[in-house]
Amino acid sequence: MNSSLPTPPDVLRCAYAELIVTDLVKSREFYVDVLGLVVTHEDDDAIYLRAFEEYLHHSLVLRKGAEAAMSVMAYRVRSAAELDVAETYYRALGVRVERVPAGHTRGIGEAVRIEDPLGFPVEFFYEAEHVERFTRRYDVHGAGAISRLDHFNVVTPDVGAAREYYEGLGFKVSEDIRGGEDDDNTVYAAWMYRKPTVHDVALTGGDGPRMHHIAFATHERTQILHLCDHLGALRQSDQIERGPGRHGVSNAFYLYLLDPDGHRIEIYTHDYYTGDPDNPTLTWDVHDNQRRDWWGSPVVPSWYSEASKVLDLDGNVRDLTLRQESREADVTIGADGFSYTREPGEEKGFKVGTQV
Ligand code: XXG
Ligand code: FE2
Repeated sequence: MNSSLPTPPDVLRCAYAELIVTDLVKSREFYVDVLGLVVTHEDDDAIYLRAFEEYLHHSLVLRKGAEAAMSVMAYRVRSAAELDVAETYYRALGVRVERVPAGHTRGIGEAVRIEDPLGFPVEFFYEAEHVERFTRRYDVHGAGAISRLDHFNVVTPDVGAAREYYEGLGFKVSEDIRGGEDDDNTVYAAWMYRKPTVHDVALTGGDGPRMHHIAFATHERTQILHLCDHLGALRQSDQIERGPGRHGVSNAFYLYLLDPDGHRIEIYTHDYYTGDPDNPTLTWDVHDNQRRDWWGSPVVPSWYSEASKVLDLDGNVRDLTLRQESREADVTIGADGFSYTREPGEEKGFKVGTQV
């Protein structure tokens, strides 16, 4: 961390994302009719959605455009005064910074937008329109009810550098995946948080900047299973990319879906509390077969290779920087014979990663 930098803004949590979609009607069928997200507002250009527990105007904006991409990932800061803090911090970092007026995105107050050092379009805001919280509106919760936005996952070439950048912004690492000493201690992925869960943002090693997925949380595993049944009944099982399953990292129950434009959406539940100041970091060996799926189910290759394009603040698609370090798919999928279920020499594998 660069100690000569000004204080970073006090980030509360990941708050909303904006996705560019090519067909609002098709996207609505997926996000509203299948996932059951609540429409706060819709017009010819965009649909503003929230989940049942959320009282801010939206946690997802679907905006119509010519090419599918992610145009904003927004973090909420603790107060309106933090916008000045954010502006000063990012000017000192030397990245592009813009102050956008209230209403620039419907329902959101004044904000600071940046192109972050990893190349992502990021917004910081505090003020936002409050709308009805549907927590107790069981009359409209379907069997697959989604509670809230949980995290972003971004693809970036140098996970070690990205982790340092986010640590500078006050995020902590809950878990990571690394290679051994024989692999230069390569960092393949890291999970980082501000709110007291496993993460607000996960960093996935690969060609970037790209958006890997946006994740929404349910209360129960049954809600995730229902979403699978629902897609099966619609004969849309090809929108299920990976899962359902239990993650090793995070311990969450999961499902990855692909929206009509190929944007990946994770449905996620049952991770754990991380809010104590000495919450340990858990490191997984990249060769542990249970790291990404606790039941040992293989990860489909598309999950490692595919991700959404991201835009700069002018709306242009960002160029990619290629990953230089080894790639997780190459060192784990059928490649090497080194991956294991129990650690070599262990009769029963009760050990999980390395806790520091
Ligand atoms: O949210 C997540 C993920 O980043 O989507 C992936 C938690 C864990 C995992 S992993 O595939 O590593 O188990
Ligand atoms: Fe995730």
